[in-house]
Amino acid sequence: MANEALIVIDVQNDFCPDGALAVAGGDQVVPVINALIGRFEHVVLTQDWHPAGHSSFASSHPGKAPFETVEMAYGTQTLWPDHCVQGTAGAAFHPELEWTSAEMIIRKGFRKAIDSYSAFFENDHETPTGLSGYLRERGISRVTLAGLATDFCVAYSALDARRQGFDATVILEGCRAIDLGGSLATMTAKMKEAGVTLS
Ligand code: VGL
Ligand code: ZN
Repeated sequence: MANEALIVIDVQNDFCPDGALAVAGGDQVVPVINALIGRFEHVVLTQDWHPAGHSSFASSHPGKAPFETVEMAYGTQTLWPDHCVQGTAGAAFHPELEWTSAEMIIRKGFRKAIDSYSAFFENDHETPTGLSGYLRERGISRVTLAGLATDFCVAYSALDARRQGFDATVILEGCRAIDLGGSLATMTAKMKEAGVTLS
């Protein structure tokens, strides 16, 4: 349908097995998403794209370990292993992802001082990536999301999609979660409350 877009979130090597921030079963989303890509007229991809020394990396905070948190000006930030560094193999899309028909690639997390889970806004929930305007100008009102990770970048993107007035469906079979401290249950509840269709 002309008014719908598939948004494929962060299907990158670093989120797949053997990657720097491997999500369990992350590579299993690839065949599911390839089938979805074949069914959508409009496909957008996101790519986590951090400069070396990014503030979301535990290695940038002396004494901090991955998966601990730190208080940033914009709120609490989870710290991660170094991942998806711009131009590295880990930041590339999974080699079997059939992404060539994608019309737009949104890169996010490229500002050193702020992380960006959502495809729409950085983690201050204010700085836009431009995706809302892009979709609106193209007459797209419904988005379907899949990718990595369910409870971080997929969930934040789906919540912001609703906040921006788009209908939003998450295809769970095409997602895998990090599940840190109950984050999967928390974010699933938030998505339901926001009117995201979980399918
Ligand atoms: C993601 C943690 C850090 C994600 C990205 O794609 O869900 N998670 N950067
Ligand atoms: Zn990241």
